Amino acid sequence: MKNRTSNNRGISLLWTLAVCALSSAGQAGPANSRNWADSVVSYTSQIQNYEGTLMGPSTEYWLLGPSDTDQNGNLYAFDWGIDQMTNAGWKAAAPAQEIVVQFDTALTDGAGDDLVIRLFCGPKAEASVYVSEDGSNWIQLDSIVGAAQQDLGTPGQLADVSYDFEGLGIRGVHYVKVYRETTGNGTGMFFDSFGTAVPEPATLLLLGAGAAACLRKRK
Ligand SMILES: [Ca+2]
Ligand SMILES: [Ca+2]
Repeated sequence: MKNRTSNNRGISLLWTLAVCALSSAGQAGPANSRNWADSVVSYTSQIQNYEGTLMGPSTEYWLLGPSDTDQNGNLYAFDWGIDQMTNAGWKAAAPAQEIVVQFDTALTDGAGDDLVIRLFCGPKAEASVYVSEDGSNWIQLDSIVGAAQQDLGTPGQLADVSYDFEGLGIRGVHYVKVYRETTGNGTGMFFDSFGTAVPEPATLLLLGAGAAACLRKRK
C-alpha cells in the first residue's frame, strides 16, 4: 500500500479502469459464467472419492466442470441420498498423492481472485498448490491447510480456497496441481472443482458507487 497520498485524479482513473474492465468482462459471456477445469492431466494411484472408489478414466469428470458434490446447496457434502460423491482426493495413508488439472482457456490475473478451489478436508490435512503455464514450470501458491473447528478441517464441510495472481508475474495458467503433504488421521482431502472466481454483485455495486463518487469529485 505505497503512495497513499495519490491524487484524486489517479484514484478516479483507477476506478474508471476497474469499472471498464468489469463492464467488458460482463460482455464476454452470460452473468456468472466461469471457467472450469477441462481435463485431468495426471493423478497418482490412490486418488479416490470419499466413498473409497478409485478415480479412473471414466470418472475423471469428478474434478471437472462446476462444483456438483453439494446438491442441496448447504455446503455440506454428506447429505446421503442427495449429495453426490463426485469429488476426488486422498483418504488412505498413501503419501505423496497429487492431481494435475488443465484449463483449455488460460486463467489470467484479473480484478480480485483468479482461481477458486472447492474442497472438504480433515483438520490435519495439508496440500501444496502450484500453477503453471506449460505444465513443467510451476509457481507455488499458498498451501491449503485444515484446522479444527473451521470449515477447512470439518469433513464434509465444503469450502472455497481462493487465489489472486496479482504480483506473481503470471501470464496465463493452464495447469493447477495439488500435492498431499500430510498423512494419518484427519488428513483426508477431497476436491470438488477448480475454476475462476466471479465478482460478487455486492463488489460490483461498491465499485460502481466508488467510481461515481470519484467522478463527481473530479468535476
Ligand atoms: Ca449438501
Ligand atoms: Ca487478480
